[in-house]
Amino acid sequence: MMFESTLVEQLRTVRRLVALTGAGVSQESGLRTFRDAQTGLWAQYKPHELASPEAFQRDPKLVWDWYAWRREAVKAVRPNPGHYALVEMEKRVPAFTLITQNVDGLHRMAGSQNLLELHGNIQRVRCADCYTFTEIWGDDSEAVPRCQVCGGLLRPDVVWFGETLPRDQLEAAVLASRACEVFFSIGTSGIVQPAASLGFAAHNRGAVVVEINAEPTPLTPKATFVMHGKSGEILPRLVKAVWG
Ligand code: BV8
Ligand code: ZN
Repeated sequence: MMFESTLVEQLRTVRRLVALTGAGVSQESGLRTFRDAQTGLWAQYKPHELASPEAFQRDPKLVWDWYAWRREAVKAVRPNPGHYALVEMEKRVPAFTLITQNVDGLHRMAGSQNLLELHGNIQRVRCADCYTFTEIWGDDSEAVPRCQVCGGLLRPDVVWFGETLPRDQLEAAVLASRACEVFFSIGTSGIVQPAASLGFAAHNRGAVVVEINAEPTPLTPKATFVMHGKSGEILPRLVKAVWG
């Protein structure tokens, strides 16, 4: 895959770059995307139905077990060359901000530093009532583990549909997107708000938008450079083409 020389030139001189990632960047690590049908016991559920306070209210054990299943799935995989290429980009771009919708923690595992986990992280667990975080919880097959401080139910530290994003992370993401010269959108369908509006905010401020995704998205018409394919193959090649 040859890269347009103007993109390579642009990246050699860029000072402020933002990359937004979604489930597609972890697909080559073996994790299912939100669009991919779920398997086994979970095949009958749509992810956004389980990822909601209503679902946790209705059946906390079902939601707790879903996240326990996903934690095990994440433990069984490793970052892929797409994650590592973003770590390399961070080393070469003065102001690099990585914004992810993924809760799998693979960017952090790959070594990304300036990372905003907009939707939380599945490895973190906190009390649904008093917000106390805990590293240890008994995986009792019958009930959802409870908070040692207030007895409330424990839940994953992720943002569920209908819940607001962590203010500091969101503000930092919006500021970086508005100030960047180049905005990469990688492995995301660009449906879930407010994350899906960041690329448009960058474009409206004159940033060059680069889309790397297996299929077109609502952001594609705004993108100056579009590469439809696998991020784990395209990103390492791009880093090599730009920084050798
Ligand atoms: C909120 C954590 C205040 C949990 C997640 C405005 C208009 C309409 C609706 C709304 C709106 N504002 C708010 C809403 C409601 C809602 C929303 O956006 N709904 C959508 C469905 C329309 N947003 C919210 O509720 C947000 N909260 O706004 O609070 C509020 C509340 C109510 C009303 C107003 C305001 C909270 C959103 C966060 C929810 N939590 N995750 C968990 O993970 O369990 S979202 C979750 O789904 C992910 O984090 C991610 O954000 C999203 C999945 O999207 P992607 O990551 O893009 O994955 P997807 O599978 O869709 O696509 C993968 C792409 O990769 C595909 O295009 C594929 O082609 C590509 N691909 C695949 N393989 C590869 C590849 N590309 C490259 N290489 C490959 N190898
Ligand atoms: Zn508590």
